[in-house]
This record gives sequence, C-alpha cells and structure tokens, in this order.
Amino acid sequence: MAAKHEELPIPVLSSLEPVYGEGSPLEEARMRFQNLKSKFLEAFGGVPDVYARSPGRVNLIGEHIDYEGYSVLPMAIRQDTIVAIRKRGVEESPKVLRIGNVNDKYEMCTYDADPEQEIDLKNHKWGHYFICGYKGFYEFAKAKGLDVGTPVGLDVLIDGTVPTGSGLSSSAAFVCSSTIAIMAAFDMNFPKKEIAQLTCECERHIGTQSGGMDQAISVMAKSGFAELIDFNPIRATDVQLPAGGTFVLAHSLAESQKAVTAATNYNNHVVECRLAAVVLAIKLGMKPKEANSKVKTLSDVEGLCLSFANSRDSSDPVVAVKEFLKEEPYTLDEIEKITEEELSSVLGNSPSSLAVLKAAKHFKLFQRASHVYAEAKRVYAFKDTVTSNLSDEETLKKLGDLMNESHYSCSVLYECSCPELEELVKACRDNGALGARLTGAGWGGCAVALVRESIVPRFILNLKESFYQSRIDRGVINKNDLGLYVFASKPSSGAAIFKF
Ligand code: NG1
Repeated sequence: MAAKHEELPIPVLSSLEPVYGEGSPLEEARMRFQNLKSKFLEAFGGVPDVYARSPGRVNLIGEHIDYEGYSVLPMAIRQDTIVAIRKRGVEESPKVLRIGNVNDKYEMCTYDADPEQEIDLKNHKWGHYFICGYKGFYEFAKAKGLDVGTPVGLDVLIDGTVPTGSGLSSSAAFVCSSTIAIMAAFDMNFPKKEIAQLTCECERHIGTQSGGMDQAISVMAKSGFAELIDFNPIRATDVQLPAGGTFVLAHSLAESQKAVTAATNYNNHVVECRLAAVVLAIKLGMKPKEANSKVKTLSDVEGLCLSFANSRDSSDPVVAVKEFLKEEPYTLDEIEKITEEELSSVLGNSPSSLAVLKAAKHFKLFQRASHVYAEAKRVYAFKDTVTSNLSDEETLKKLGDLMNESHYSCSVLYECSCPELEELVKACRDNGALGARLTGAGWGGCAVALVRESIVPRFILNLKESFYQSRIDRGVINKNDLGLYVFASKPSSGAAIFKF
C-alpha cells in the first residue's frame, strides 16, 4: 500500500518547477533564488549548502479552534519563506548563528549556538522565529535519541514574501522553513506529520499558545487542494474546491502583532477557552480537582456536553453552554469559587498564562465556548458541502453563507475582529463576494472572500475603489504596492527542500 501523504518526508527537489510551476511565478522564483545565493555569498563568503521553503496559508474556515483540538480547513498560498543555510565545520569559527535577510528592513541577528538558550521574549527580534526552529530541532533529535553532535555555527539567509502580521501565517512559514532547512543542513528528513507536530510545538517558544493549523498546512499542503486538518494525531485530507469560485485575499492594513499582544488577545482567548472547558466539566459533574488537572480543551468536555444535550433531545453541545455558563463575563474570583483552586495553579503557572491572568479584567466563557463549538461544526458543513451533489452554483452559495456565519461568530462571540476588518468584510460583500470573513488570528490582518471566478478582476478593482483608495490618498500604502495587499489565490504546494 502506498504511504499516506503525511507519512512521507519533505520532498527533496533539484529544480524549482514542481513548486513554482511555469511562466512568471517560475521566473520570479528563479530570480529570488539567484538573489538569495549572491547575497549569501556577499554576506558569508561562501554559497549555501541547501535551501528550504515553506508557504503561508489562508484559513478558509475553522477559526480559533485548532488549539481546542478541532479540525480546520486551510489552503497554502503561493507566498512563502525561503531559507538558505550553510553549516560550519566543528573546528570552524564563529560558532554562532548568523541570520540575515534579503530585505534590508531586517537587520542581521546573531545568536549563540547553544540550543538550550532561552528566547528573550521581552526584547522581540525577527530572528527569534529561527531560534524557535533551532531549539525545536535539537529537542526533537534528543527525544528521538539521534546524535547530532556538538552545536556548530550556522549561516542563514532568509527571503520571505508572506506579508507579516496579516493572518497569513508568515510566522509558521518562517518557523517551518527554518526547521526544515536546519534538518536538511544536518542531512536529515522526517515524515511530514512529525515535522508538523514539532514545528507547532517549537513555535510556542515565541510565547503564543498556538494550535497546529499553520504549521500543518505549511508542511503538508498539496497544490490544487485545500486540506481538512485533524489533530491528535495530525492528519490531512484533500479537499477539492468547487469550480467557478476563487478565494480573494485582502489586507485590512491593520497589522496584527500576535506575539506582542499575546497576553490580551491570542493567549487570553486560549485561556478563556480552557477555563470555559474546566467550568463546564465541573458543572456537568466532574470533581473540581479532576477537571482542573485533566481538562485542557473544549473538545475534552464535548462528550459531557453532548450527553447533557441528548437529555434535552439535542445533539448540539451549545445547549450545555447555554445551560451552565452565564453570558455576563466572569471575574477571576467567580471562577476560582468553581474550580476551588487558584487559576494560576490550574493553568500550571506557565509564564504566558500568568501574563494573561495579570492583564485580564474578566473572562467571557459563554461567548468563547459558543463560538468554538459552532465553528467546529461549520468546518464539517463546509467539507460536506464541497463533497455534496449540489450544483457548483448552489455549493458556492452555501460555502459563502458558512463563511459569513463564521465571520459573525468571530466578530461578535470571539471578538477577534477590528474596525478595519469589519469595513473590509462589508466592502467585499457589497462588491459581490458570496461570502467574506476575517482569516487567521484576526485583530487585524486579512479577510478572505469567495468570489465568482468570472467577476474576480472587477471585484478587485471595485475593492480598490471602496476600501483602498482612501488609504492610498492618505499615504497608508503606495498605489503600486496594491498587488501585495489584494490578490486571488489558488491552493499551492507545501514545504520543500532544494539541493541544486
Ligand atoms: P495566524 O496568526 O493567522 O498565523 C493563529 C495561530 C493558528 C490559529 C489561528 C486562529 C499561530 C502560529 N497560529 O494564526 O494556530 O489558532 O491563529 O484560527 O499561532
């Protein structure tokens, strides 16, 4: 039997075509690789041993549920991060990690070669994402009992085209390509699902309690398909999108600095979900001590919620949420009365959770749990619609409706939107999108719109008028850069190693 896609290692290629296709994308890729090589030579006085690339992604549906254990449905985009790397000899100096970028905006970063080093989170630097991969590689090798020798110096040059802070996962593209490049420099390769798991875990060194969606799709994507990603264990199932529809990505121009705002935004919501799950478990009969230590995610208590829902002739876990969680925000004291234990201890005293507790005034458990359970269902509804016997037109309409519902839930229940995203999503719908929603973590970044293929050029032109023109006039962006902020995207391929 042929090995499953996720069991295969990262493909090692000797030409760019399998990833970048032909025509102008291929030409552009050739230029990037040539530029990378010559700048590498200029910076480090030698050529790279090997290159790795990993793409950004757009999440079509399933927002803020991966860390709750629920499946999501993203696709890779063509924008990616390419890492050129050279491993120095054991005797060679300097025994440091030198990380440069072809974009002058990013200064060269130098780190010690010690894989045990702590990342200085108070002093955020772009090179930290490489160190996530570096630490991850050594942790992974140690767990597997592999001998990778004493740390040596690495010369690294990065070229990234995924817009940062845009909800398109530039961070995962960077962490995955870095990790894979380091592995390739050590002549190692592993099954994609192991790399997806490892990169998800090691990106957490940056201080976000992220789920595994971005790394999974970046590593496992296949050209022409979106993927349904399941977790525990990680698995990818191809989803063929219906003909006649195109996904257009549009940037709200509000940058979302996920790592910097973690305590009040991303991690805050992860913590709220955890607390909602613990409170539900206790209300549904679990002893506080057991719930506090065992229940980590809303998917852990779905079974209990469903049993309750069944007793009310329903199969919807939200029935339990409505019964047992109050709509008004909870104070920390109110939750501690239920858990009978300090929240800092329930959350394992992890620094990132403590930062959340310090910053939070209250916790919206009802809203977060309602979103997560309903959004998890929408992912399957989306997949079932795609594989149903409906006509293409009916399919597209239904997918658009699901995307609109998802956005409403993200905006009203999960509160991860922002005024710019609201304006942009409305502009997309007003200009004829079948559905539009924020994508990725939110609080800025991109929206994704499902648009009939036949109207895509007009749609983009109209969006330019209704959303971007005033920003161009105000000097927020340059007219000539518009193509970077709004573009149609086809499902692209996943990570690859290049040895030329
Ligand atoms: P972004 O910020 O778009 O890369 C983040 C998380 C995902 C997922 C989404 C919300 C990381 C690396 N990624 O994505 O795991 O939780 O938010 O659905 O933190």
